[in-house]
Order: sequence, then C-alpha cells, then structure tokens
Amino acid sequence: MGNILVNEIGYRPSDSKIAVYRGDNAGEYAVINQDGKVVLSGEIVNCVDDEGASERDYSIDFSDVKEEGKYKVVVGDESSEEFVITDDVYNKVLVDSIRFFYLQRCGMKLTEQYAGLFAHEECHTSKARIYGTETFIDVNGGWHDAGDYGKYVVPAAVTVADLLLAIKKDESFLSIDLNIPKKTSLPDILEEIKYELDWMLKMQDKETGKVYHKVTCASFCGFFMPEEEKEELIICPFSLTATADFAACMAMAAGVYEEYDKEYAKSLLDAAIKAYPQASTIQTEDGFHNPEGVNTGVYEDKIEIDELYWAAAQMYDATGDEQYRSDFEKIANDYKLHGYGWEDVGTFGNLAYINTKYPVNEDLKDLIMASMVEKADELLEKCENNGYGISFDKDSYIWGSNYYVAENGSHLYDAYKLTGDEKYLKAAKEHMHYLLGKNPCNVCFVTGEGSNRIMNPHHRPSSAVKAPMPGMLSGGPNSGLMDPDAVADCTGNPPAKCFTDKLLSYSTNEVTIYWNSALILLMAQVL
Ligand code: G3I
Ligand code: 9MR
Ligand code: ZN
Repeated sequence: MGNILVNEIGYRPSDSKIAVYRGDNAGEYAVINQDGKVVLSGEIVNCVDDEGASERDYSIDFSDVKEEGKYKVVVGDESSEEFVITDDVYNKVLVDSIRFFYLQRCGMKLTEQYAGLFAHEECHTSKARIYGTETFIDVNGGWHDAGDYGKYVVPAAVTVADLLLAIKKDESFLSIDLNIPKKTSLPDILEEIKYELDWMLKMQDKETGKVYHKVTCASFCGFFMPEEEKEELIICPFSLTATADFAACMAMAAGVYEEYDKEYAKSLLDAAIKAYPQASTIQTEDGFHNPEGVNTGVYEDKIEIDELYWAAAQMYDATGDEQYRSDFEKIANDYKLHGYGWEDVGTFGNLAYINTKYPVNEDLKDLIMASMVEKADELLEKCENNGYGISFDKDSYIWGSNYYVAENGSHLYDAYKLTGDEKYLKAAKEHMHYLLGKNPCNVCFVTGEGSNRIMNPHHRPSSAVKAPMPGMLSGGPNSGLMDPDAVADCTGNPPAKCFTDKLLSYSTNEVTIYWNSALILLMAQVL
C-alpha cells in the first residue's frame, strides 16, 4: 500500500485537494467518507513521469469534496491514509510548530507545566570563552539551533525574519495562545521571539558593534538533555554574515516591537545601526570557517553580497536614511538577488525595499518585482514536471530539502501577491501539502502529525526522553547520502526517496529552528 498520497492532516473545505496515485494502471478513483459511502468518483487522467521520485504519478483532484468529515481516496484495492476535512484542521500543527521555539529555549529551566515531557534544568549558563582569548562573557539564552545545542547567529536571524514576516502577513498570529510562561505583556509569539533577540544582542561586541558567528562547545555532544552538555562554551570569531544578518534582523524587529515597547525597539535599532557599518569591514577568505579545534556547524557562505543587500534594505526601511538606500541600490543595480534561506537572503531584502514607506527608485522597484515573478515562473515550470506539484527536479533533494520546499512555496506566494494570479497561490499550497504527507516518502514530515509519523528525529531532547518533540519539520530527502544511516538505508533510492527516519540520520532527519520558521511562514501565506 502507500501508493495514494495525500496531506495526512487534511484540508479545509474550500482548499483545492489533489491526491497523487503512483502506479501503472490508473483506472478509477473514489473518495470514501467515514460511513464507507462514495462521495466522489471518476476516471484518473493526468500523469507525469517524475524524475526525482522515479515514478509515474497521476493526480486526483477531489476539491469538490467540501463537507466536514473523515475521508480516504481509493484506487482499486489501494487506499490513502485517512484524513480530515474541517475548517480548523491546521490549528494544532501551527501551534505546535511555534511552540517548538519555546521548547528549544536555552539558558533557563523549562518546567513540566509548560514543557511537559521536554522539561529540563537550566542549561549552558556558564560564561563562554571568546575563542583564542582568556575572556569569558555571558551569552545565555536564545534557542538551541537544531538537533544539536549550538547557537548560531546566521540561522537565528533568518528564523526571526521568517516569524516576523509571518506575523506581518497574518495578524491573527498575535493572538495565538502558546502556553508559555509570560514575563511581559507582549503577545505570546512576540515574547517568544524576544527570547531569541535578547540572546542575539549578547552576541554583539559592545565596543565595535561586530557580531560573533556562534557559540557552541568544541564538538557535538551525546544524546542527552541540554543541561548535561557541560563542556566549555566557545564563542567563534565575528563574521560578515552574522553581522549583516544581525543588523537586518534587528532593524526589522525594531519596526515590529515599536508598537509595544518603544524603549526595547530603540535598543534593537541602536544595535543594528552599530552593526551595519561593521559588516563589510570583516574580511575573511570565502566567509566564515571553523577555527582550529571547533567542529560544530559552520554555516559557511562564500557569497556575502546578499547579506549586505538585506541589511541595507532593512536599515533603510527602519530609518529612511539615504545612505542605506544608496548602499542597497548600488548592489541592486549589479545583482538580482533572491532567497529566503540562511545562505541566500536576497528575498528578505527585496521585500523590505518594495514595501517600504520611504521613497524608492520606482524603476528599480519594478525590476525587482519583475525578477521575483520571473523566479516564481521558473519554479512553476518545474512544478509541471513534478508528480507532486512541487518545484523540484531530481537535483533538488539536498540537505534540508524540506526547507527549500517551504521557501519555494513562499517565492510562489510572493508572485501571487505581486500579480494577483491564482496559479502561483495554488502551486504554493501544494508545497505545504507535500510537507504534510503528499510526498514520495509517504510520510508527514512534521513530528506528531499525520498517520505515517516521524518517530526518530535527529534531535537530542527527543532522543533523551524517547519521544519525538511535536511540531518539528524534518529535513527530508537528501540524495547526497551524507551520514552512515542514509548510506545504509537509501543507497540506490531515487533522490526523492533518500530519507530515513533514523535518529542518527542527521543529513535527512534532523530538525532546525529555520526549517520550522519557513514552514510557519508558508502556512501564514497560503492558509
Ligand atoms: O548548495 C549546494 C548545491 O549547489 C549542491 O548541488 C548540493 C549538492 O549536495 O549541495 C548544496 O550544498 C549543501 C548545502 O547544505 C545547501 O544548503 C551542502 O552539500 C550541504 O552539506 C549543506 O548542509 C548544511 C549542513 O549544515 C552541513 O553543513 C545544511 O544546509 C545546514 O542546514 C546544516 O546545518 C546544521 C548546522 O551546521 C548544525 N546544526 C544543525 C543544522 C541542521 O542540520
Ligand atoms: O548532531 C550533529 C548535527 O546537529 C549536525 O547537523 C551534523 C552535521 O554537522 O552532525 C551531527 O553530529 C554528528 C557528527 O557530525 C558526526 N558524528 C556523529 C554526530 C551525531 O550523529
Ligand atoms: Zn542550552
């Protein structure tokens, strides 16, 4: 079985609903409700040869089924997993995926009342050594990055940016009850984001304004709770990417927090103003590399112009200062930049520039908007050759492929906003459905959700308590086979099926804060 793939969580009544049937004998399909009654049937027609999955895929459009209830799609004697149609079908996955950030908190005790199984003592509270010196400083707080307990500024900045964009898109996020302990009167989600911003502020050198790249132990630790990682914390050198991303993120956050706490917003903007001019002065060959003796995540990035571009745009949007505008426009005249990722952040810059309340060069703005639509058109073309309707070809399944699925969905959504053309929105939605179960792996990639669940994410707390923390987006198929379990389980698989739900498969089954935030942003956009 497992040859009829759907969003395992389900659909809202008005959503378009497309199941995939993979096989050679198409024939008839039927949609059956919980009473065993056929509510829709028909002939399967369209088919695509999907290179990434090495399958012939047929799509079954059952959008006409709108009544609330539980359903299955069947073809011959094959059946999909059961799914639900109802209005609030995505509420739980949304809340759990945001609560994940609270559960990733470092530097404080998480009590059972709020964290349940994932309660832990305070962790990583000792002062951290600035690499190569005898100086120790306080960099407590923030979110653990991923399945490891490191804290890295670059991914932190894009995570915060995604979450702030999600809030800007859908103000109802501000009233979501996250069941977290409150210290301020901020909406829950802003209080949670503040926890990360406060940590990021500590990663800035107060004297120079430059920003340290990361704080981790020398190596990744074993599979225990965070308070058991007791090795020395090491702060790695400043980097251009951390400093520019920091400036961008702080400037963006200042605009959002302004409405709630003027003083806090000012401290964010001041930090951004101090960081910004420093970023481009940090010269390293090919970006940041781990210094000798440090073996944790690198977030290496050879192309740093997009980080400067994002920072300039965001600084201009926050201040209206012509210098930032001219910095941005100089780069924009030479490069077309895109990207919602930790590596490529151009789209964040584009959005800041095209939406700012301050004057812009209208011709340049038009060019940027046109290039955003052009990017979406390229993605749309790929969707047509993909059996699951996502913008992936056989080479797209890299480390964290699910991140790129979510990001591409956001690019498509942007084109919908810019053109009003529904075809982009429709395609963007399929990217969400893919992540939630309509995919060649036949699994719901968010923990705690769906019928075919991820049970063994590469995530230390989940391993320690022997239960997957809910609401985490797994990295997904990676045809690079970059860990021993991926090699053992996926050799010979088509790219789209190079995924294994094993604890030690960090190259296919890890989780991170920025993969979650990308999913959250996509949900804010398409739902
Ligand atoms: O960009 C290239 C692409 O051009 C090429 O076709 C493809 C072929 O493999 O590779 C692409 O690069 C990959 C890159 O991710 C894409 O972003 C690299 O191979 C791959 O090694 C790299 O993986 C990164 C991984 O760290 C290893 O460095 C992931 O993006 C990144 O999310 C991940 O981050 C880790 C942190 O270091 C530590 N904490 C956990 C976190 C998640 O796994
Ligand atoms: O747990 C680590 C994970 O967060 C990283 O993304 C990954 C790649 O850098 O590495 C993981 O740690 C593994 C290490 O690289 C190799 N030895 C086994 C470690 C745990 O699986
Ligand atoms: Zn910690």
